[in-house]
Amino acid sequence: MRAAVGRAQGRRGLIVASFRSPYNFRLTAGGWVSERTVGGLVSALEPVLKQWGGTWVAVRSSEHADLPAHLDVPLEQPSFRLVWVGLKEREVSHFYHGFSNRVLWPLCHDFWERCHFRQDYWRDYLGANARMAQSLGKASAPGDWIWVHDYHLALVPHMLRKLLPKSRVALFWHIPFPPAEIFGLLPWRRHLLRGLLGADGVAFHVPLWKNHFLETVSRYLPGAEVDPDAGRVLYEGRQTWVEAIPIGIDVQSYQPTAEHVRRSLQLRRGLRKRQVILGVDRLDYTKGIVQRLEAFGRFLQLYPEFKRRVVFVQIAVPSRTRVPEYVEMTRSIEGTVGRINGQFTTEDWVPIRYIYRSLPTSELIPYYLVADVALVSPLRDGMNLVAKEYVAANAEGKGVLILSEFAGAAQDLKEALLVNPLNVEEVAHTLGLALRMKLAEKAERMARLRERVLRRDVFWWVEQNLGLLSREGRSAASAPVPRGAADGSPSRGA
Ligand code: GDG
Repeated sequence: MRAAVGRAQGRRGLIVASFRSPYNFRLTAGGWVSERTVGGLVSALEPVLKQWGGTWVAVRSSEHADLPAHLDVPLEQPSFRLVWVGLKEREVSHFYHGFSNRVLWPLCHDFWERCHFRQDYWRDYLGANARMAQSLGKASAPGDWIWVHDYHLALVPHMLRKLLPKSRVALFWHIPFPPAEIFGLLPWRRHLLRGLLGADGVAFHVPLWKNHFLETVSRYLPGAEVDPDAGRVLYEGRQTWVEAIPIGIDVQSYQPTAEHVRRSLQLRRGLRKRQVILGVDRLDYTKGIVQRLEAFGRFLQLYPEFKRRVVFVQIAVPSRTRVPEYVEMTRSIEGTVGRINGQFTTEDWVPIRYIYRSLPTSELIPYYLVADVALVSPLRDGMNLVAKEYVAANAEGKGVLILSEFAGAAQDLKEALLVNPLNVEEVAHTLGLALRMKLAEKAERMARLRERVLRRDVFWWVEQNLGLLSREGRSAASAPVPRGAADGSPSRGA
């Protein structure tokens, strides 16, 4: 596909659609500034749009009501266009906080008992998807490729079929797709499946999620013909390719600079040269933060020789703070941190440092450098980019990655120490193993992990996804052209 993009004649545009805007905007004394929002989808796609150019259509949040309906972003060095879709407060509440975050999110992470199957949530989910489809219709020109992202916008591909019958549409599903018997609990399951199958290509991170989807379609969507070997569904006279394409990261931006190294040395001095275990997450019940803290407490009991010699740094970025389940989870994490620190703290040592805010990426990378162990232990995760970022930053090969076997990343990163995050004893012992691991073994494991993370980066992921749109009968010569490729310059810097 990279070659196909390079060969392409004429410039075609890429239009990305997601719920979340890639930037927040803040008014400072010097004028408006743009700051990248925190989350896996934006971390992956923003560098691509910056390099390729194109248009990103996203929902406008109420704080940005004073900004124009479209902007060239980032404001400091514009490289692509951001188009807002305006929704009323109630619509956002039902569509986003409600149907997306209290129905689809828990359902797809196998927390079905947390689902609130409310008709008013569904009505506004339908409405918001329709508005997004209309805005995409307006923002796109014939020949553009439309790439829809995530579970918030599952109905958009089918809606676009009606509005733009000739458009090419791909959808990437960033979270797990649950087993058929769990997805089947959704009262609107048929609408969702039909919505997704409006796309020419639907992709998931790993084969497990793809297979769950295909099985769900064959079980619950009458009239659909599923060919699991080919990864293809025929439905209502159209075909959809279904693929597993693991997301990668923008490797370049996690390569440590001299400033990152300087800052990491400063951090290490502040931590009195103790060994460091690191957790980094959006604060979410799927990330297993409470269970991870419990495992660290158990580790201190099982390995008392590590007391005062190790610090656990947990960075938790506030997320979905208007959803009651998240408020409750925040309290539960704070309670667990307090209990474990209360039990073990001494005059000159506090075992857990809990940072409840978002750090700029320039501050996050020094933490990746200083961490002897990254403990990435979600209960379920579509992929988990933190695991890949830690590996990318670890050029010296001195760190150890402990990874939940329930993260999509575990399918890719087999040289990590894999754990069941619910097995507190196992995680505690694995911490002991990681902190005692010999440098040679660490370096060997890390070298293998790095090889995979560096090869399958985010640009590889984009090309594979857009490649779905040029399969069988689709002309590769019509692929969107990265900035500069049409005039013969290379498609990417790396
Ligand atoms: C969804 C899926 C899938 C975290 N703290 C800070 C910060 N972060 C960044 C990390 C990383 C991103 O947020 C989190 O990405 P994840 O992949 O871990 O998780 P989700 O947000 O749940 O993402 C997930 C992903 O989509 C992509 O498809 O992997 O499975 O759930 O990039 O670095 N960034 C900054 N400061 C922080 O304090 N700047």
